[in-house]
Amino acid sequence: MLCDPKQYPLLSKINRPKDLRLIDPADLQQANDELREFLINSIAHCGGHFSAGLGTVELTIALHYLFDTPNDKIIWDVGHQAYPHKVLTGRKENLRSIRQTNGLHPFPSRFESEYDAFGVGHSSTSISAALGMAVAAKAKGDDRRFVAVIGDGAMTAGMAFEALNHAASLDVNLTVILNDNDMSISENVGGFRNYLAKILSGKFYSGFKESGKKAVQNMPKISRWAHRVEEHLKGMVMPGTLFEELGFNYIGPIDGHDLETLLSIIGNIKKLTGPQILHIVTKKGKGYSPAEDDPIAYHAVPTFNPKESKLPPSKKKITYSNIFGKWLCDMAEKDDRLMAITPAMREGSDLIEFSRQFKDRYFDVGIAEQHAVTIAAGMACEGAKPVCAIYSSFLQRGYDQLIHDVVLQKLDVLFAIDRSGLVGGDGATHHGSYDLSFLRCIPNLIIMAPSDEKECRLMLTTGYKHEGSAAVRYPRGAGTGVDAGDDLQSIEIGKGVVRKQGEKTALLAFGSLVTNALIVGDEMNATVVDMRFVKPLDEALILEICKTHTQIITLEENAIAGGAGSAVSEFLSSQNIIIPVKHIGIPDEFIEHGDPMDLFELCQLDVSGIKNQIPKTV
Ligand SMILES: Cc1ncc(C[n+]2csc(CCOP(=O)(O)OP(=O)(O)O)c2C)c(N)n1
Repeated sequence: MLCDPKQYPLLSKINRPKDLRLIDPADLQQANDELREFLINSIAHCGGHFSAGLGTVELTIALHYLFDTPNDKIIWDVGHQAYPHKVLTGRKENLRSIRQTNGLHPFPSRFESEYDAFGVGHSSTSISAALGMAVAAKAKGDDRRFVAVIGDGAMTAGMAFEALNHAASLDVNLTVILNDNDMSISENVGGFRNYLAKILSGKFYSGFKESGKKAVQNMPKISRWAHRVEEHLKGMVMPGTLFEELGFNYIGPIDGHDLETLLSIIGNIKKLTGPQILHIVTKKGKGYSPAEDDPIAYHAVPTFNPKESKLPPSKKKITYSNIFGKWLCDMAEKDDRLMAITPAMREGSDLIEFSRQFKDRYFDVGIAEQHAVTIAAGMACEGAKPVCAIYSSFLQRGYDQLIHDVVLQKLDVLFAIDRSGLVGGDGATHHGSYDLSFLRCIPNLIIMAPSDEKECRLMLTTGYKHEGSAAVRYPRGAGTGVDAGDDLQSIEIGKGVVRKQGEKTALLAFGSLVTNALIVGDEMNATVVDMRFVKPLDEALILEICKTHTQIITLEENAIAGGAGSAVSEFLSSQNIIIPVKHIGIPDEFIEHGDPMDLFELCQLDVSGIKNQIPKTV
């Protein structure tokens, strides 16, 4: 098996970076190539983030070879490119378990390894985190090194610029490595991307690439090195770069797949003090040509046969994202005021067709959730009808903007919130566990949770037609398989639907848990209500239910703390109604990555878990 590390002569000997440092420099290239081959075969075997890690193989070797990790710290941004780092830091035997239940974390995690300096998953945090570490280390009189590795996609976030801006005013030893592959998940966007492209399009970069080896071989010792860099690299590329203006010493661009060059230049940077930025140019999917040709498809992959040059066809189940994508096109056809916004998630949120058909009304704003929300607010001020498509966990980034810029001003924005609830392999950083809790405390916001695909379409239309702020939160993946239809009809705001009339126990279910509630309701002859709205609640229906039942069970795929069930209890308390109420939802702990079925079982949201939690009535 090519995903057994024992089959690789050098890689098999590397259990920790200190083993890598013992390798003869002349053999490093072979170790590098073995690492790449191992990654290709292993990830093909287990699935996971594929193309980004292939682009960072040389960089990972160079960093662990040159820096004294784990004393020196490498802070990976997002962390989807850190698989090679996991391999070199004692986890190669387990790589095939990544993202699976009880397997390796999908991203670096401080709980998994001392080499994972900072927990990630959400992007653009690396420079801030590395800066914080560098400042605290300096205060202790400690001269360890801190290296943030950030992609050009992650650099589009305001937070990365906030950190750069701050770093320049601090005299600390921070190295930022900008890993520029000209891609986010899809093509990178924006003025900064154009700026990087301009640097690379210059004759200087191609000239340097060719003469790079020679320049490095003859690289003088450190005393003259800074001068040479200025003359031969920095000066050659652009006299005054944006980074230089910000106060960084900018070095590059250099070929991030030329190991020898990387080793020489990073080795020299290590000896410099103050904020440094090294700009490396890499190729997403490097070394596996189908991924080089189509880095978007190979960003994250299912299991596949690496000998075949294509991925297996997807299982063709219609997902909630697909329902949204089609609805968006249908609505845009009818209403030319519609504008759609995505913070760099065109594929995940399924805006692919919309971006083709409605180019002028499609806005990929980069990894910039705060901006995604406020640009929607601005559009609404001018009478456009913005639809902001955003993952639940990434909306956490845009929370103040949602309150302050949108809802407080009663602006007409629809939030299409994907990946609400448990997402599976991406784990704790990506579960959409909190949106109901953090949204439902905002006055005036309409919040809907569909129980199936048809409901999702109805709710999107309802939210869109509502003249104010509204949110529809739907889960990852496929629903019940119900045909969503082609209509653009709405439902009455604030009205739930009794799906099954039973006795004694009433299951008030929100969104995805209606399906399991119906099964449980059948088995125990309980009433089942599809509440549809988390805000406004169907208060009249709840009052009615209280009169005719002896206990209420609320069900939601959201944290119990502050979620939809809490809303029901708050209402009952406001009415001085005393009735036994049990809340079923995600418990008050961070849920790790794993198979979605396992996670449902763990949280007791599967049918038997729900049954077990319902007190027996007399
Ligand atoms: C806050 C946040 N928004 C969106 C994402 C989803 N996401 C994961 S990787 C990625 C692209 C990152 O691009 P880049 O930093 O250039 O790395 P590359 O994949 O090109 O190596 C995006 C948008 C995320 N992880 N975090």
